[in-house]
Amino acid sequence: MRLGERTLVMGILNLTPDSFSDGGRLAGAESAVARGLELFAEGADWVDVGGESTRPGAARIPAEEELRRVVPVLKGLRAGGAGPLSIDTSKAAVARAALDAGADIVNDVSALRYDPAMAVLVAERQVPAVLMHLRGPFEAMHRSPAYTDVMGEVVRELEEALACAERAGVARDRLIVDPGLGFSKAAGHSLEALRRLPEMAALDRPVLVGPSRKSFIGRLLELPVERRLMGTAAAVASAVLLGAHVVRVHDVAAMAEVVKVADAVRGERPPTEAA
Ligand code: PMM
Repeated sequence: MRLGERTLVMGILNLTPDSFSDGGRLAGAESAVARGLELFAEGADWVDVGGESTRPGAARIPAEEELRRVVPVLKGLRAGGAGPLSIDTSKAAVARAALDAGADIVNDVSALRYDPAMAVLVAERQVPAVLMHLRGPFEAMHRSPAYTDVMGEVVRELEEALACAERAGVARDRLIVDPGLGFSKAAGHSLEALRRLPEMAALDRPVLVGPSRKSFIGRLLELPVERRLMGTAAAVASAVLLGAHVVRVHDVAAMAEVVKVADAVRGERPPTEAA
């Protein structure tokens, strides 16, 4: 995958009954596969399939349950001619089965830290992986810790995660970094992380940003999750202009338009070979 020439749109396919933004609207694997293929038709360059909710207060689910949700859908998407697919998980057992079922990329909100076997797996399979910033264990990922310099600390901690992955044998040039908007960050921290996105360039890796429908937008607009489309559009356009290589979004058709215009405003950018 070539990253950089234009911003890629990563469509979200949440297979969680309690997902805060797709909440139970997908019944059964067949309709999930249809929705995933529709995301590509709407302009997704890549679809992110997730079986475990990371919403505030969500409990961890066993790997078996996560696998039951994602494996049939990944197989169906692969058989149905889908483009690139990532598996959004922090469990190595889930990532392994997902890669066997047709996923191409690992998207781990814990930056390969929750499960020590994850970095080994990514190294073995030589697949690209997204390393997202958060702090603390799963149960505490939505607490907002004290930062004195939020983006300085995010960049430093992502650099540590990159180094740790490299020590496990992962090639650095397969890794994508993500500031983790809404994770271990109060609304003001997420806004500041977005504003200071250009500082992520210090990591010399492609940058993925996930602002879609998040609570920092809800806070600003005082709107519930189903009314955050315009706020998401503003955040996505900002992310593109501030240097994002990939944006992770629910509303693919609308955000593909936003990205196209923002890309045209930003102008040419040299490609980064990645993955
Ligand atoms: N956000 C969520 C889940 N996975 N992965 C990455 N890389 N970046 C994100 O910002 C991110 C993620 C939570 O959002 P959702 O529940 O609406 O998918």
